Amino acid sequence: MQTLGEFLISTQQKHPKSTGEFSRLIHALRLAAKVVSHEVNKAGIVDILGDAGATNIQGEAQQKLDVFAHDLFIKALTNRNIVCGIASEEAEDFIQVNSPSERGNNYVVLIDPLDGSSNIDVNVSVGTVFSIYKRITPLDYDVSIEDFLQPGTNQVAAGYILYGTSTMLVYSTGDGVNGFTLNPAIGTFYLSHPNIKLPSDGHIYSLNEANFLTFPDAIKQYLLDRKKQDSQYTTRYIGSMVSDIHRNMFKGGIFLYPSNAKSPNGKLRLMYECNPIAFLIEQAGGLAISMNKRILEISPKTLHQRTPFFCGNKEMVEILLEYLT
Ligand code: AHM
Ligand code: MG
Repeated sequence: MQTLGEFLISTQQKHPKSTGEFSRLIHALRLAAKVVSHEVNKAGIVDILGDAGATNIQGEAQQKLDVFAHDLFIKALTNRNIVCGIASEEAEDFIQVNSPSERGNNYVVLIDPLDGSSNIDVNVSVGTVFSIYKRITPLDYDVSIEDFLQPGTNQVAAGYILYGTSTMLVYSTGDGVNGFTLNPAIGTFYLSHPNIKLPSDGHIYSLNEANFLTFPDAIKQYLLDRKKQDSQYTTRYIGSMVSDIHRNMFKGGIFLYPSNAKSPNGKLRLMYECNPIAFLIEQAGGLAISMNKRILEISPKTLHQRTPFFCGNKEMVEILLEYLT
């Protein structure tokens, strides 16, 4: 089986003008993924579970592993002269990576270092989500907010790392989706799931239905109609987005996080949760929308903005769209 390193070399060779900058960026994410995976697997036997005693910009309690993963991804990306800026769910402002040599780098990364972290204490799978863009500002200048607030269609690459029964890195550069599984004994990712495509049909719907009463009417009606066809649909919801999306990628299904009374704009963040997942889902043959607009076409206004989010098999999302339009 091909390793991730070999895969990167072979894809780089297809682009003779490539400088290797992008490959170095994936190498850095791969390294951080291995360390986080190791740490997540130790949770329970070392003092890394529970609250860090602080809240992030969105007022959510930070878990110790949230803080650990954030610091680690930032270090991995800043110590190697590969990016010019980073934005993270755990930091209010973007981070300028500013040494004279780094100001000449092309890429900015937006990242949710540890998504689903409220699940950590009970040994449920969590993930990292990342999105990569080319800067808009000229090389050798400070990066600015415009470099980050680009629509998802501009993503150069996006992916997630799932810390599950095994650790997987799944990413796309816009040329299909490939999945790599970590062999923890030797610390190597192998190409285990080449060219992932969503199955043509799906029967799973995944959402937090406890919020049903305050969903928009169209979503309520959509769900009620799904229940009428009770032999066809089944619910699966882990509450850890990467895990829910990963399962639906292989089994077929639709993931829904609508607006509700607690979260009037939905809960999930556009820039480092919805956009990267939408990029992958589309690359795997599916659709990703926010009410009746394609997620990837939203013009972002702020780093941490939220959006209703629906994605999955094309046919399933198209049925939902009939209710939304
Ligand atoms: P987080 O970024 O604070 O971890 O929250 C995101 C998580 C997603 O993984 C998941 O889909 C969602 O929150 C679950 O929310 P809820 O508990 O409202 O169902
Ligand atoms: Mg998150």
